[in-house]
Amino acid sequence: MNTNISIIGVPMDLGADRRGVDMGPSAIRYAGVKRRLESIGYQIEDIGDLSVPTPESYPIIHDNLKYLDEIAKVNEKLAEAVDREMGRGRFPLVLGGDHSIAIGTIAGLAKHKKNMGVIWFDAHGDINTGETSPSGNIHGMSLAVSLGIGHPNLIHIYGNQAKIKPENVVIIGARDLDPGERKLIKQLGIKVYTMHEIDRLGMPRVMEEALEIVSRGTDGVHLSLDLDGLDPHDCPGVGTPVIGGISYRESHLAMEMLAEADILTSAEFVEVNPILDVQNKTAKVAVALLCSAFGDKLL
Ligand code: B3U
Ligand code: MN
Ligand code: MN
Repeated sequence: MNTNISIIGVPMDLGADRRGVDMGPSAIRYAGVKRRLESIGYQIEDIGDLSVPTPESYPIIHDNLKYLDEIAKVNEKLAEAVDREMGRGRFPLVLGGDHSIAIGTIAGLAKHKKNMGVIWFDAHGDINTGETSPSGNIHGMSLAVSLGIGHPNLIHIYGNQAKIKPENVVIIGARDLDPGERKLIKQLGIKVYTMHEIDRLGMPRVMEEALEIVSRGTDGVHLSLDLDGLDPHDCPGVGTPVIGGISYRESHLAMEMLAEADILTSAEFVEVNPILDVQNKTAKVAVALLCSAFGDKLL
């Protein structure tokens, strides 16, 4: 694993309905991300937060693609930052912010990785378009956009249309998929481990299969981890909690298996909402999971 990590904060909350995820990067920093990763041997450079406009200052122009222009601009800047850190030979660790920031993270990574594997850990598919979204929130569209499907102003951010390929993507933890998302997932043949598969197969088998898919012929693996993939009991501080999620222990095992595979080349941790949290619990879970993903051992 690359031991030089660059932290990039993106206090974005334009992609979700509830305010609060803009404080996610501060909450994760406050939970000790830098200190904890340093203690297990990493060299951390925190490049700070990108500037993100406040929703109160801008009108909603498109009801089915809320804050389209503002989100596109921030993601363009994020892609630049990720590209730059990759170019410096560093591991980009992006802290959100709502999940719309995956658009910029993945666009920046795509400049360096032409056949990247992606683990999308989430209660949701985030594979809506302006046409299928029930909410118009762009955080529910970021995977579709990265696959080259969606509004032109989003799919053209920082380069060609499709930044990743459906056969290199696995979704883990899904339990709230909209009708249009189910259709697109089937059409593209994306491998989804819903809570049903996690219950039936167990997390060890799910991760073995998932790791095989994302590493087969790929030139890197990105982890896009939405904290709402975990059960709200363990992570109450998320924008869109969905009951029946991945447990604290299952998620740690998933991260430990990922560390053992030694394939990770970038990561983002998103949707921490301190307003809805209890004593920063969700940010602490985020940091603990990060440490496991970076190879921290129990013994
Ligand atoms: N699928 C719904 C809800 C949602 C997606 N992502 C989150 N919530 N966090 C939508 O609005 O697209
Ligand atoms: Mn998400
Ligand atoms: Mn989600």
